[in-house]
Amino acid sequence: MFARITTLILIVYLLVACGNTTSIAPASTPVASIQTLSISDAWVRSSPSGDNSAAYLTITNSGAADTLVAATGDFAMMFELHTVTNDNGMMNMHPAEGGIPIPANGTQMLKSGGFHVMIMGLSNALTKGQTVPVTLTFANAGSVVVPLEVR
Ligand SMILES: [Cu+2]
Repeated sequence: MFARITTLILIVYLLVACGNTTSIAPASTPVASIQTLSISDAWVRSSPSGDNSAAYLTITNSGAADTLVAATGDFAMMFELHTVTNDNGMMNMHPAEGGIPIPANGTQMLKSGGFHVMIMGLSNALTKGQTVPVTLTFANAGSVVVPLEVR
């Protein structure tokens, strides 16, 4: 009887332990890095061929401030760094003048409703599960190829 209860407690403990392990696993493993910058959670929205899309990612910086100045790729006609402004309740996209700032010892997130990589005129459909490369160029750190997961 005692042994059975102990076994039961052990099983419950293991289940709880497994649950904890899943929840504390890092949400964002870097997919690319250059100098003090590491890039994680990099993805692009699935879209049909010829359409536009947008890419999002997180840049973590363990050094001095930098600026993301360009994004390029070969799977679309045009890549632009965009920002979103709220003009009297209208959300408008504009090219990010001067690039996207990366704070010193900080994080910059490119996300829906904010900074993003605008991708215009896809040469092929972007299908969920696929991975496509984009090259990011930083003013100080230089260029790095980042794999984007199509979601
Ligand atoms: Cu845009």
